[in-house]
Amino acid sequence: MKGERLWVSVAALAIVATLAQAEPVPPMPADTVPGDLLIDVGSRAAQEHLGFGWSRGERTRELGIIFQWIKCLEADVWFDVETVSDVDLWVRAAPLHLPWKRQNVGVFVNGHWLTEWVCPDDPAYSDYYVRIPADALEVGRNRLIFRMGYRKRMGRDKRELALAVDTILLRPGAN
Ligand SMILES: [Ca+2]
Repeated sequence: MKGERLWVSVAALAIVATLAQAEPVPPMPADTVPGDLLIDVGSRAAQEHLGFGWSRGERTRELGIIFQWIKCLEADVWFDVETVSDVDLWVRAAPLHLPWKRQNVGVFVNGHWLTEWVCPDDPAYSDYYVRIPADALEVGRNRLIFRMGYRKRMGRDKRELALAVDTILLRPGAN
């Protein structure tokens, strides 16, 4: 009887733990495949994809990462698709870290809300993911928008900063 009750408690805890867990984020693939659009944010080649809201390209001293800050509360990324299909989107980014607040990032494509990412209590780079459904996309130009929870000035930097972005990967043909 006692054992049974214990088992029930363990099962209940497992269910609670499962519900509390966010859907696991598939890791950003290390290699690209044909059809991928890899935007190495911070590089010169990335600039044609970055619209409103971005600061200049920079490099971290410690890690050598080339990145750009989103300095406005909204930032645009432009990309083309030849055929409409579901597209997996990964973003490697680090928030302007505040110890008392989580940065949150609303993700929209062509005006469709996709998801909201909440950055962990950690200033390090993390991978964020969402699947863009085919019906949110159009053949030709598409506009991805990141909408920030906050931006802030830090130290001597006169800019207000929200999110440092290293890499954006779009992989069409997901099913
Ligand atoms: Ca980069």
